[in-house]
Amino acid sequence: MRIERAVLREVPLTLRTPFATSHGRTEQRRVLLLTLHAEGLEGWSECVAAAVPSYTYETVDTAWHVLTELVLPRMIGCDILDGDDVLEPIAWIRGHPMARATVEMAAWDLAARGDGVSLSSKLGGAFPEIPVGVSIGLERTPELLVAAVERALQEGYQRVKVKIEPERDIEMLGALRERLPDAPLTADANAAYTPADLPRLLELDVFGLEMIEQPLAPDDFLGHARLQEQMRTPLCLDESIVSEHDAALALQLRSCRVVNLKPGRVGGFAESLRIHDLMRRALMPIWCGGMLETGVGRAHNVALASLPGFILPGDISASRRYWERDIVAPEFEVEDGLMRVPTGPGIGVEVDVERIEALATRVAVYS
Ligand code: OSB
Ligand code: MG
Repeated sequence: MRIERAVLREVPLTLRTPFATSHGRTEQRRVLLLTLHAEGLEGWSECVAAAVPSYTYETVDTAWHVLTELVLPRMIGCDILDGDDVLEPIAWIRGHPMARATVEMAAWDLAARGDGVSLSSKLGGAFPEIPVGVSIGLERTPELLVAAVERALQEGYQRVKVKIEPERDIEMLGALRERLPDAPLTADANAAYTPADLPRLLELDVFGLEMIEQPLAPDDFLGHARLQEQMRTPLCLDESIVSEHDAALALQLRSCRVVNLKPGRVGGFAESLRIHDLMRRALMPIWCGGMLETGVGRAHNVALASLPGFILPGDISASRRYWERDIVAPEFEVEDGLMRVPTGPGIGVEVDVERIEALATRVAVYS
């Protein structure tokens, strides 16, 4: 199918509750939504870049620049069978995986609709429903954190991830373990530690966490390998893995025992499939991470997480976790710790275009 039109919109959406990590607080997301049109069909995607370059170097504004000036003008007339066919005219662009993923993932939705199949089946999905977990931001006190985690477990989430940083780890995790000795807990540091914190990190072994996510800097593969060698708790890499090469490096160096795969972070689904296959061959468990997505990005994550290598619960919570009202229907729900994978064509949920048009603060159209 030949792409005839592309529309990029920026839509500010306020989270139900602010989300705090070692990088700072997110109260609102400036969501970039892309629509690709071909043969009377539409493909949708969401850019996962944040407003500031704290998670990776990309931002909403760098993605807007790369998409509007460099990527989208080259998409009109592009003929696609699979989503990654759109990468050919932009193969020369270095970096900016979140911007590239935006167009690639919209093209996969479009290609799936062209085939009349769900995005999950187009990608090779195997599971009709997926196990899900939830990510809890930093809380001001151990009591507030314990209450938030207990609520999440009552809601049925199969594991609960909490954010940690050097001054807010041992006390917080201790309070959690005192109240919830056997709960399936993990912790995410978002690169808040340095190799000098090694003794402190080793102390975290006593909490019996299922994994600790990204303790050290994204490029510190060796540091993670040294830490993993001394730690009983499995390390999971998130920010470090931006490509298949990074995944291969982490395997080779034994920098981690688990990988968090986010399609937006690695440049889209084609790269995600390569990482999925590599990890599956290596028997390295993977799970699908999240970036506070609306229902559009969430639908993409759910489709990917339905692949056979995703054996651990993802950070794929219900629409209600983040949004008073999602921009898709039906909203995503969690039942008994599981989320159903949509079976309709493409992402399988209806996007509320009217509301998006009403809320958009900027729009770029190509045809
Ligand atoms: O490190 O996994 C992360 C949110 C934004 C940026 C990075 C991360 C996160 C989360 C929340 O942990 C995951 C989600 O529920 O979407
Ligand atoms: Mg993370």
